[in-house]
Parts: sequence; C-alpha cells; structure tokens
Amino acid sequence: MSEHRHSACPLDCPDLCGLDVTVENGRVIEVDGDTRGPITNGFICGKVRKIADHLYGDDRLKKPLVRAGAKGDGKWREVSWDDALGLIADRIATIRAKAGGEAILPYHYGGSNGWLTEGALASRLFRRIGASQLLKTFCAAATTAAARGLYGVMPGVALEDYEHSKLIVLWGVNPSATSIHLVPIIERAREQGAKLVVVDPRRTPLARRADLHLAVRPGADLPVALAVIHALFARGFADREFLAKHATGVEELAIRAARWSIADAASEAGIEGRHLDKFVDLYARSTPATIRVGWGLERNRNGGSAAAAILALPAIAGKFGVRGGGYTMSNGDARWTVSPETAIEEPVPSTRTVNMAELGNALATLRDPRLEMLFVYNCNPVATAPDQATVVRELMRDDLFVVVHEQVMTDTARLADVVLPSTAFLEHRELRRGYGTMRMFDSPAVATPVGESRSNNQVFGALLDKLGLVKPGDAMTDDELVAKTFAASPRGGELRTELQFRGVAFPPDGARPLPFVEVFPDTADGKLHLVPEELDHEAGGLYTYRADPATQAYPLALISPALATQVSSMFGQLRKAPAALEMAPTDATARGIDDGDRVRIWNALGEVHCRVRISPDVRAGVCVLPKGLWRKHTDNGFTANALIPPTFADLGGQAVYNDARVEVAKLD
Ligand SMILES: Nc1nc2c(c(=O)[nH]1)N[C@H]1C(S)=C(S)[C@@H](COP(=O)(O)OP(=O)(O)OC[C@H]3O[C@@H](n4cnc5c(=O)[nH]c(N)nc54)[C@H](O)[C@@H]3O)O[C@H]1N2
Ligand SMILES: Nc1nc2c(c(=O)[nH]1)N[C@H]1C(S)=C(S)[C@@H](COP(=O)(O)OP(=O)(O)OC[C@H]3O[C@@H](n4cnc5c(=O)[nH]c(N)nc54)[C@H](O)[C@@H]3O)O[C@H]1N2
Ligand code: SF4
Ligand SMILES: [Mo]
Repeated sequence: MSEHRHSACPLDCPDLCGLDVTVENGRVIEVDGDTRGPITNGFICGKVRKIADHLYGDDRLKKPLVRAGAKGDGKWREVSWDDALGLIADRIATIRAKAGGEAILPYHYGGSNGWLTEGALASRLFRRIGASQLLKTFCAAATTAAARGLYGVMPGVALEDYEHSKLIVLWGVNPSATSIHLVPIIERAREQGAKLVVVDPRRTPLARRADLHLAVRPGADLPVALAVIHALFARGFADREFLAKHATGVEELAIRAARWSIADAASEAGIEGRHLDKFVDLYARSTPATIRVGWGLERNRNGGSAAAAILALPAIAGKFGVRGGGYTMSNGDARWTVSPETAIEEPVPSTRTVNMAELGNALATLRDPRLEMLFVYNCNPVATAPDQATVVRELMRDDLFVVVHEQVMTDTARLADVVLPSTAFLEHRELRRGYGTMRMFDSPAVATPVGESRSNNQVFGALLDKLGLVKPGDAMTDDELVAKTFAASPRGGELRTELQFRGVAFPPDGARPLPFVEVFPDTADGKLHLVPEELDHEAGGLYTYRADPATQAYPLALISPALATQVSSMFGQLRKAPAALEMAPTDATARGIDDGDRVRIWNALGEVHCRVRISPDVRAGVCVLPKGLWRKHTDNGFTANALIPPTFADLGGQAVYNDARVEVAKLD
C-alpha cells in the first residue's frame, strides 16, 4: 500500500521546495514538488526526484564501522552502536583529561540545512566539553558580513517578485543550476519586457539569453561595481533624497568609488568599456530593477568589498520602494523571531576558534593543545575544503582520531577511524527556514531509516548521555527541541500552529516584504551604512582592491561553479562521468591542447589530472573545474580543491574557492 506524505527539501538550495512523497512500506518510491508555497509549483530538480538512488544505493552506510586496516585502505569492522559510541565517548574523555577539550574539533557545515540537524545537540555537546569552535566560512561568510554591515538583518526582494522587475541583474549566480525555480520567473518577467544582465566569467545558460553579459575576470567585480557607483554619482543618477533620508557614509563611498573610472574598471575586469557604460545606463533608467547577488563573486580576496559595493547599488540609484526593486542576498534574514539557539541550553564557551577554510593547516600546526580528534558531520571536507592535499595528508595522521557521521561512504568517511551511519532528511524530522524563499517547513520523518542509521540528535544525545553531560530539563529529542524553540519565542505558538495546520509558515512581515516600505535595516539607527566602521576595520579598508594574483608561472584563473546534478559534493557517489576541465579556445591553442586531451593542472599547492573540454563559454584566462567532484572523478585522485589556497577573503574569513591561479599542460 503506498501513501502520500508531505515533506520539504532542506538541502543547501535557496528554493526550499515543499515535497509530495510517495512511500510504500516505509520506502520512498517517488518524490515530487507540492504546491504549499509559491515558487515550487509542483516541480523539483532531478537530484531530489531521484533521491531514492541516494537513499537505497550501494554506497549508503548501514552500520557503524571501525577502521580495521591502515587509514584509508578501506578495511572496516562492523560494530554495534553501543560499542561505537562507547569508543568515541572514551576517546573524548581521555583527550579532555589529558590535553583539554580544545584538542577536539567538531567539523561541520550545511549537510542538510535544517535547524534540527545543523546544530542542536551537537552544539550542546561540543560546548559542554569545551571543544575548539569552528568558524563556518565555506560559504556566504563574506556576503553575509557585507549585507549585515550595510543593512543589518533585512530580507531582500522576494524571488517571486522578480516577475515585476523591468531589469534583472544576475551577479555571480547561476540559477539554471543552483536555484532552478527562479528561471521561469525571470522568463515571465522577460515576456513582460524585462531586460536581463549577467555578470559572470562564464557564458551561463541565462547569459546566453541576456541583453548584456559582462564576462568579468574572477575577482574583478569590485572595480566594476565601484565604477558603476561613481558613474551614477557623476552622471546625476544618484537618488540624493533617498540617500539623505536612509543612508550614512554616502560621501565616503563616493570618494572611494571615484578611484575607478569606467575605462579603468573595464580594463581590470577584461571587458569592454562601452558594455559597462551600457550597464550604467540600463540600471539607472530601469524601474523596478533588482540584483540577484550570488555566491560566485564572494570567493576571492576582494569578495566582501565586492559584495558590499554591489549591495550599495540599489541604494545609490534609488531602486527600493517598489515591488521587484532592490537586491536579493540571503532571505534567511527574514525576521522569523524564533531561533534554534534557544534549544541548545548551553552558552558558547570562550574556547579558541578555528577557521574551517584552513583545516589542513590547523591540523598540521595548531599547538597547546594539538588537535587530536576531528568529529565530522554534515560535511565532506576532503571534497569541499581548500588545500585538499594537506587535508588528506593530515586526516591520515596516526595520532588524529577521526569520526565521520555520514549517509554514504564519502571521500572523508574513507579516511575515518569510526564511521557512523546517518539518516537522510526524509528519514528524520526537520525544521527549516528558507534562504531564498521566505518560508518555513516542519517536515516529519516519512520513511523508515535505512539500516541502523541514526539522526544527528540521536547520536549527539547518546554521547551527551554516555559522557554524563545531560542536565535536568534538557530537551533531548527532535520533538522536545522543536517545542523548546517555539516556546522561547513570543510568536512561537502562532508559528507552531501555522506549521501544524498548513504545513508551512511565513515570517511576520509576510513572504514578500517590501524593502524600505515594510522592512527596514535593523541597524542601531535604522539606516543603511554604506561604509560601516566595523567592516572598514576588518577589511583593512573597505572597497580597497587587491590586484589579480596571477603570476607568469600560474597565469590562469581556476573557478569551480556548482553542478546541476549535485549539491556541493552530495550525490557525487552517483556520478559516473569523469571530471573535465573547461578551457577557452585561445588558452588551449596557446598550449597545444586539443579537445579531449589529458591535461595536468597545477600550482604550488597541488595538481589535478583529467580530460579537457574546450569551450567557447569560458572567457580567456579562465578555466573551470566544478565544485563537489569526488576523488574518483579525476585521474590522480585530486580535485579543484587541491589547487585552492587556504587563505581568506577580505570579510568574514570566507574561503576563496574562485581565487586559485594555475597552469595547464598536456599530459603524455
Ligand atoms: N544544483 C546545485 N544547486 C546548488 C548547489 C549545488 O552545488 N548544486 N549549491 C548550493 C550552494 S551551497 C550555494 S552556496 C549556492 C551557490 O549558487 P551560485 O552562486 O549560483 O553558485 P556558483 O556556481 O558557485 O557561482 C555562480 C556563478 O559565479 C560565477 N563566478 C565565479 N567567480 C566569479 C567572480 O569572481 N565574479 C563573478 N561575477 N562571477 C563569478 C561562476 O561562473 C558561476 O556561474 O547554490 C546552492 N544550490
Ligand atoms: N572547489 C570548490 N569547493 C567548494 C565550493 C566551491 O565553490 N568550489 N563551495 C563551497 C560551498 S558553497 C559549500 S556550501 C561547501 C559545502 O561543503 P560541505 O558542507 O562539505 O557540503 P556537502 O558536499 O553537501 O557535504 C555535506 C555532507 O553532509 C551529509 N549530510 C547530509 N545531511 C546530513 C545529516 O542530516 N547528518 C549528517 N551527519 N550528515 C548529513 C551529506 O551526505 C554530505 O556528504 O562546499 C564548498 N566547497
Ligand atoms: S535541491 Fe532545491 S530545487 Fe531541488 S528539491 Fe531541494 S529545494 Fe527544490
Ligand atoms: Mo554554499
């Protein structure tokens, strides 16, 4: 007997789809989109439509495993949960007694982005044992710092409101792969006469159809945005009235932007000045105009300042105040008034913080104490962290105890001492608010967990218990954690009722709040700060351009955009096709490389061997190797991440995935 159940997709994707799941005897048979919220409108991506391949595939972990051979050689012994957790609890206790809690580092990122799996009991456990803390910088650290610095916590233009725009700017974002439900909305807007501008080093599917494509050099968005700001001021397009009422730092920004003429910025970005002029004109004259700020542009040395300059544009040009006008960054900043933090019930200790983007270095060099245990959950750092060669080498260190809680045997799990099988989102309850669409879902478990897999809160709850760290009154189960979260907020009861009866809830300002009409910056003075002091200090001069790091030895910029078929590295086990480096025809010819050749891509950090695909869609000087590939997808077991420096952007400690510089040569 099959039955239909409602759920929601908590994967790291802006769309946050409501799902209609067909289940038979506890097994997922079919998944499709539902119609409980706007946008999804009954259809979803292929990744989740085919999630049964992930849930029930050969790579799914079913039992706790303990390493039985040398690190990474693939020999495992199946053990009971009690033995596995006992082993881990003993190790935690011994390390704490000998070296202190800071010798333990929890290592985690989005996994599935829900509130119940992202923090909750894991946060409580690692706080109570005084572990080192992780600064989460893989993604959105620079853009969030910029957005919060300028606007505080303020939601931007709702994705569904793009339909009302007359100009849509996609800046460092590729919705055709990463937010597919925005594409039909953009298409509807275009049918109603909207123009489309794409700023991206690649000719993405939407760039191909755009009215204007600015194929900037990676990392050159800052001069481009500053030149536009300068031109808006100089050509009388600045909305002085709006700025006087709502902004601070106007003159200071104008002075800093004046450093960049259209000609200089165009030359730095490798685009034509007349195209940038056209952009200024289009942007100034179109209303409503909105900018979808993506994440491709933040992942370089200038990423924070670039995001800040782009986010300043709608204020300078007076684009707020109408439906479909402004910008969209993360709509996770909708004012939910509830926070999962309230259920953790343990304050953040004053232990040291480790930036996750330098995992390899931290393992190699941190002392007093040295890191002795890494506990990985919701994350696959071997495939997703920078400086992969160092990460791999350090994870294989004999005196490091590595625990990985995972759904499938990932490249990271392979290097673990203990692997714990994790449930997937249809197998556990999840509470999740969107960072694209402004809605929240409470999705119950709809399928039977595969094998002996357990949810994050089951695992971390059991460890708290084994270590004697449970306190009276602690919420311990998913249901208790949800109840506590809502009970702590004045609006919690209302939200809970909405979720219970409609299955979906919207923020108090609604799902489409109008910036500067219904929602305003929540900064101390309610204004937007164009040159916020904290950011200026952190960046060592906000809006200061750091030059392209290319050298004669490593002249090509390597970027690694998202694949349509995966979410970062997730679902990579299902990918059969080997990796291919995309290169511009001129760069290939200059190196005597033909389409399909095997090549070596290298820099001082490492090298990757794979095939090459010559593509007219990549601008000269840039090559592309997607994010999230697994080691099996290349000829030498290293991916783009082996070439990415463990350095940071100018804000937020952000990882700089799109700042690698490399050389490429034909192999054999
Ligand atoms: N299918 C799918 N969906 C996803 C994901 C996925 O992996 N697969 N990942 C999810 C996650 S974790 C995130 S963060 C989002 C990311 O969503 P996006 O921001 O759309 O993703 P990216 O592909 O990383 O980058 C977008 C574009 O930036 C361009 N780019 C690279 N460097 C620069 C630069 O310096 N300047 C400019 N202007 N553009 C640049 C790339 O060519 C790319 O087309 O998507 C989410 N959705
Ligand atoms: N080269 C390159 N690398 C990049 C980027 C890039 O642009 N270029 N972008 C970065 C970006 S944007 C991001 S967001 C990061 C993402 O990097 P990661 O956080 O490592 O994300 P994923 O690759 O999705 O891996 C998440 C893992 O969590 C597991 N998981 C899912 N749900 C659960 C759960 O409930 N419990 C447990 N225990 N595990 C679960 C999944 O099976 C998956 O293996 O990657 C970054 N890496
Ligand atoms: S990954 Fe994105 S598009 Fe696919 S089902 Fe989930 S929310 Fe929807
Ligand atoms: Mo991300």
